[in-house]
Amino acid sequence: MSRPKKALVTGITGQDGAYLAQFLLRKGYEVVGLVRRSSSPSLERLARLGVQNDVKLVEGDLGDQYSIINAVQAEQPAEFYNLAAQSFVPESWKTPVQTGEFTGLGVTRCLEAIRCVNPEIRFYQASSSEMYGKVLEVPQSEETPFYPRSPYGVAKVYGYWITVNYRESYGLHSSNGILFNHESPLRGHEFITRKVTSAVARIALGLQQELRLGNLEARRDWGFAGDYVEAMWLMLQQDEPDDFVISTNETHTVRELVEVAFRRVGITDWEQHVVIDPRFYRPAEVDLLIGDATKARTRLGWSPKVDFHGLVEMMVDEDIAWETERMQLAIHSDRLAA
Ligand code: NAP
Ligand code: G4F
Repeated sequence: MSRPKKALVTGITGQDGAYLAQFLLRKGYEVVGLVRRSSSPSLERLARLGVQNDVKLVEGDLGDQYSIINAVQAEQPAEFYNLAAQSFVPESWKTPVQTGEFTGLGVTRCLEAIRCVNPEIRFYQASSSEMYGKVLEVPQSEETPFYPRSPYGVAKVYGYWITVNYRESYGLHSSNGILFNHESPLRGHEFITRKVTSAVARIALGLQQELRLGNLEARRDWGFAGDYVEAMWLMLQQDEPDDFVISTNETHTVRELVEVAFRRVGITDWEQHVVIDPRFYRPAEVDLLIGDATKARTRLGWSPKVDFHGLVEMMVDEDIAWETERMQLAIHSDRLAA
């Protein structure tokens, strides 16, 4: 019997890492996650998908070259998915150097580890639609030039080109997925979709009164993370490495997102709950993103299954269930204490 394929995943504790781990395990892979040292690593997302005990964790940090080489040397994976990054755009203005270090240079460290240990290992880089920034074309495809608008976007452009460069310089099977925004019930609470859906759930349950937001007119192409991890895997199954846009080909404003989320809980006068707060405006905004994923559809056979409304409703429903469970636990422990 042949051994299962092994994949090394950086960023396994994040949203995409959890969905990718679940996806690869279902395909029969051995999954190894690279996690940075912490006094209490957060395995909450892996636990919510029920795969916490099915992945092996090894210590490593995108800031440390030797730790990545050691992980690759010890594990000898067939595939390497680099999902780790400082991924929150506003944070990148506060920590531009650290963002460049992890989100940008970290990619070179992964590629160097592969080049030194085993150039046959296939590599996926988590590139981003933030690279299009002040968009030079609508919709954005693999041919659209980049114009990043944040230190995060600039770091991702570096990561994109170093992935192309190692492919061209050393013949590595290294591919970029240019992923547009993708969300899920596991999304971090600081990102707009989860911030909105968790606040809507709390407002519906009487736990919160207001929701403070920034720019309601920004447009994004929002898909479901569970759909997008399949595209990552498909890219590494191709004979030749390449770069692919992954998107839904639809765009919606933040305002629409807010409306759909409140409507799900029966609130139509949502303006009563929303306060515009200048703290959430950005020094430079990405006004409009909409992807053209024709190449992924025709060459990878990939297409998204969950649409915008389905995504927002799924997230609101899970946040209602989550908050209800937390309330019941609090009541239960109050009773025990009484
Ligand atoms: P996320 O939830 O923020 O997860 C980021 C992951 O990176 C976490 O596991 C984090 O670990 C890890 N990490 C950060 N710095 C690290 C370091 N120095 N060494 C090792 N690990 C480190 O992000 P996501 O939404 O899953 O996104 C995954 C990747 O796709 C990121 O590269 C992101 O930039 C990119 N991307 C995301 C989207 C999107 O819409 N979600 C779109 C395009 C591209 P800790 O748990 O230790 O913090
Ligand atoms: O949810 P966001 O913070 O995501 P953003 O900046 O588009 O970045 C995400 O998607 C990228 C792909 O394009 C990834 F590469 C990146 O790692 C990350 O996952 O903000 C979306 C939009 C912005 O235009 C922002 O100005 O929502 C607007 N917004 C309005 N009020 C807000 C808020 N964003 C946040 N986070 N919080 C607000 O209160």
